[in-house]
Amino acid sequence: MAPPLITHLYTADPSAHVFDGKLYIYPSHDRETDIQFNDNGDQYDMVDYHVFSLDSLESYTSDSSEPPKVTDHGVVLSAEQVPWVSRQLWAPDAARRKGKYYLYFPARDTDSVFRIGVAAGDSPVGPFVPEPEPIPGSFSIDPASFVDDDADESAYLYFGGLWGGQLQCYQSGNTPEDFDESWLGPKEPSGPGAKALTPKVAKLSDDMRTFEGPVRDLVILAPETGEPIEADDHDRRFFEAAWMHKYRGRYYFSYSTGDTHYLAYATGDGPLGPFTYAGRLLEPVLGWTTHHSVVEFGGRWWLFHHDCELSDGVNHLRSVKVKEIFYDGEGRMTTEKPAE
Ligand code: FUB
Repeated sequence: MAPPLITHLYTADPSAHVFDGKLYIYPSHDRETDIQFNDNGDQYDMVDYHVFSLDSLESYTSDSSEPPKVTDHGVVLSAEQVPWVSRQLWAPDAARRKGKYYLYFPARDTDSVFRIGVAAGDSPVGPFVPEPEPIPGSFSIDPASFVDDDADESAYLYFGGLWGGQLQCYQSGNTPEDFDESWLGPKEPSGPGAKALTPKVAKLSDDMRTFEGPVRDLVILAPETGEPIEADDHDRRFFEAAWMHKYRGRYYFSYSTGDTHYLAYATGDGPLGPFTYAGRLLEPVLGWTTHHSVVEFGGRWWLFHHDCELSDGVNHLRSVKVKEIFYDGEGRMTTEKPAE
């Protein structure tokens, strides 16, 4: 059984990035709460973020019983610093562009609607200074940033999450004004012919603080039909936990299937899609949620994810883990080491 990387706190939703040869983890910081578990996720009642780093995974394998040494850089942003936030600091991500660092985070605003905020700093470990308002045009949860390797360092923000993440409240359009409160709660479209709701993507502006252009649907196609995945296909439809990475020029969009508890991925030729479903990255682990990142570090590829083994299965008390990822000759991903 893989060891948790961090044991003095509960941590989840790990977004891992390599900056200047060091790996940084930007996770949610889970905490104990008396709030009863419900399918709206109210028990995920987090109030701050820590940043962690590690120097090397060179001697680490998925069979290692000892975790690598991880450094906790302390609290880098808390809810009380952000005027628009009322509660629930959920899964964050970070980006570096043109020498500056950005922390993206979802939270409920004072009307209890999820929006996405951004905070900026000069170091990967903060401190991060938040903008006083959410990113204009943002909604729902689970921001994942991606800075491409083109000359412009084009940057994108992927986001969205069903049920408690409120993505299903935006079926008539991709703006905060399209919010339909009648869809609040653990709901989503279903039935014959209904298409799955898509994750969202927006290009980030040069200063990384606003969207440049509209929020778009990130379409995921079923390989056998070439049509968008259906709403009732819960083994493959997007639920939450967007992540983008690039491998040998191909774009990989990975995500959680939510109530079926898989981490799945789809591939495409560009950052805006369309993407075609390609398989699973991780089978269900202990705990309801699953959320991850994929990163190259030290010449190998890694899947950071979480489970609830450290808390003996308490769904909202999760711990970050890491597994090695392998690609086959056709670019398919697996966490099983191929036979040599
Ligand atoms: O951590 C709170 C929420 O749980 C995240 O935003 C989701 O992705 C799920 O992991």
